[in-house]
Amino acid sequence: MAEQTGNLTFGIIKPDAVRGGKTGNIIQRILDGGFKLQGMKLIHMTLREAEGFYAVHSERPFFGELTEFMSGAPCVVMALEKDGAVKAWRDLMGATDPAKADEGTLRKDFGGSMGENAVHGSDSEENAAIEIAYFFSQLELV
Ligand code: FUP
Repeated sequence: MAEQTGNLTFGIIKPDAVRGGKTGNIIQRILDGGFKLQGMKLIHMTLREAEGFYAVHSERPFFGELTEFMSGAPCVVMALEKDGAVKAWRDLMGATDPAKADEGTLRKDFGGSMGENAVHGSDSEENAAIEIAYFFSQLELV
C-alpha cells in the first residue's frame, strides 16, 4: 500500500464525461500518463454528499449549480498514485476553464464549460488525503 500521501492524489471523472462516454478514454490517458490506480469506483452522489465534498465552495455563487451537477448522474472517483501526484494530475487535467486549458490536457479535450469540465483533482496533498478518505475505505485501496 502506498502510505506516502505525497505520491497520492484524488480524481473524479465528472458526470458530463461519464455521460458522454469518455470514461475509458480518460482512464487510458491517466495510465499513459504514468499513474497507477490505487482505488476506483463508479458512484452516484446524493446532493448532500456533493455538498459535503465541495463544502469549501459553499459561499460561492456557483455552489448550487455545481452540487446539483455533481449529484445529477454517476461519476468515477479515483485514488491516483505517482511521484508528485497532486501536481502531475493537475497538469494532466489542465485549467479549470476548458477554453483556457492547454493542448493535450483532459479538460481541453473533454471539458465543455467552466462548470462541466470533465475531471476534478485535489489542489494539495492535505486535501488529497481528505478527499480520498471521503470516498474510500481502507479496504477499497490496494
Ligand atoms: P479546480 O480546482 O480546477 O477544479 O477549480 P476550483 O476548485 O476553483 O473549482 C471547483 C469546481 O467549481 C470547478 F471544477 C467547476 C466549478 N466552478 C464553477 O462552476 N464556476 C467557477 O467560476 C469556478 C468553479
